[in-house]
Amino acid sequence: MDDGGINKELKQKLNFSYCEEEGEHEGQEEARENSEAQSQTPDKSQVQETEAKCTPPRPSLSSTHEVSTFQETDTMSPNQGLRTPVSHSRKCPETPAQPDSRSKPLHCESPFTPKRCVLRETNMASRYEKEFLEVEKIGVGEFGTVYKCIKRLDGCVYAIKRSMKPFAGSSNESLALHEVYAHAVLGHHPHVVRYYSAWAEDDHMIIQNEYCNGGSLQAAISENTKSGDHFQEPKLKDILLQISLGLKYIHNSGMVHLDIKPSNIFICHKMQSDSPVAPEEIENEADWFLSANVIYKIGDLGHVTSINEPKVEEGDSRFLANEILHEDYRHLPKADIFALGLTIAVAAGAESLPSNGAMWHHIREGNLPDLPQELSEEFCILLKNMIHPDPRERPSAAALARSRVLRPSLGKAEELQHQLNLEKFKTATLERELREAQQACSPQEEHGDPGVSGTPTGPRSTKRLVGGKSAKSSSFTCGKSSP
Ligand code: 809
Repeated sequence: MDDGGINKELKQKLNFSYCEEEGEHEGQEEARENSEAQSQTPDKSQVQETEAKCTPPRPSLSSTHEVSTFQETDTMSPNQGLRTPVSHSRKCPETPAQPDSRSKPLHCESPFTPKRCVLRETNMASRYEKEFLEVEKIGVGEFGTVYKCIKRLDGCVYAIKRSMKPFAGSSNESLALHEVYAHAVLGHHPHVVRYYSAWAEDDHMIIQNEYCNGGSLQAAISENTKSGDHFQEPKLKDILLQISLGLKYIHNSGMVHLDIKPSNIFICHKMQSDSPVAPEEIENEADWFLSANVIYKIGDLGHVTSINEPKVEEGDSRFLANEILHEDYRHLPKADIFALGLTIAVAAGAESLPSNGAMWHHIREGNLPDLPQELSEEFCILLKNMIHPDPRERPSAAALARSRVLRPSLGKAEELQHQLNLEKFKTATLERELREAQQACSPQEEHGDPGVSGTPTGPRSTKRLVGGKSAKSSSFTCGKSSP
């Protein structure tokens, strides 16, 4: 969606930054500083010279406040996203000819003094600033602020959340760590937003995740609402199936999400540049997504907890199952199923869900909210089951993932497999009966006599029993049938 090619300005920024990152040392800062102060690009020889002076980067100091020189707060077009790593030249050939004059230090008459000054400040820049180029703000909420960023080193785009660090020892502190622990425990799955790194700096917690280029499902629903549209049944089933696969993975890992809702589902559009995957390359369920053009992923693991030793932090009350409100945590995975059922109802065009009140209870009695479209009966039943008042009656994520309603082709394949197995069984039975009959009419074999040495006895007797067609099967030999 917004992952077009990298534009020149961004390339320049990245490459420029790369020099900086590769050598967080005085020489390079001097080169950068020169360019900033004097609007003069360090020529190639300058850059090479500073590279030659490379020293290992100093560890970032944690208690820093940003120095304007390194703040990249310009609002940039969302089209500047990248997907594949940009190849960097160590010589930084694309160092901008006209460096950004907005970040010019104030007093730069002497080329020396200000350099020292900026150097000190630069070394105090946060890891976030040093390692990432902030492209744009993509979300603000109680959870913190999320930015689309490019990592200078690999040129890839990430979603980075910066939130205020909770006070040490507070209950919020352990909750803040939930998210990181959850990602660490969960590992990778195509339908769970991938986590890359997390750290604390100043008074912020930072988490670096996979960037999903299609925005959130909530954003897509809002777009639909604006145009009086809603997702149609095939798309709804696709979303439900993909998120069920993600939930199945989370639940099988002994965890529950507890905040499933449209704004925590993220969309990845396949890029044109992504190499197509031939169907024969897809060997199992986990790989099917390789052929999909749109991938839905579960994100925001801030409420994730363990099924067996839950520390429950209630999610959004609009999607909250009744039993969770009543602190009944015996069937936690089914609370995710409940929330997913309502998520699909919202994607189908249900009016905004109530946070409390009579309608809230009406839905918890097993009634789907009104939908502006007619869904198939089987799909309606499935959705209704997902919000069943009794959590035990709701389907598990695994059951959804193999549901014939969501995967009709799986039903066809299963049916054909079943028929094939039946035919194989019939053939095996016939072969056994045939062998028994052949043995019965071949007294020599029956008594362990191999017959005339070197003369195959089988085909003769086989012919007598099953006729000419028998030659087609290697099993149709008398006595010693091949397996
Ligand atoms: O793409 C995202 N990955 C995230 O983890 C994430 C993402 C987004 C997006 C998609 C942009 O096309 C929009 N918002 C508001 C996001 C938030 C997150 C996110 C949520 C992060 Cl980075 C951490 C925790 C919760």
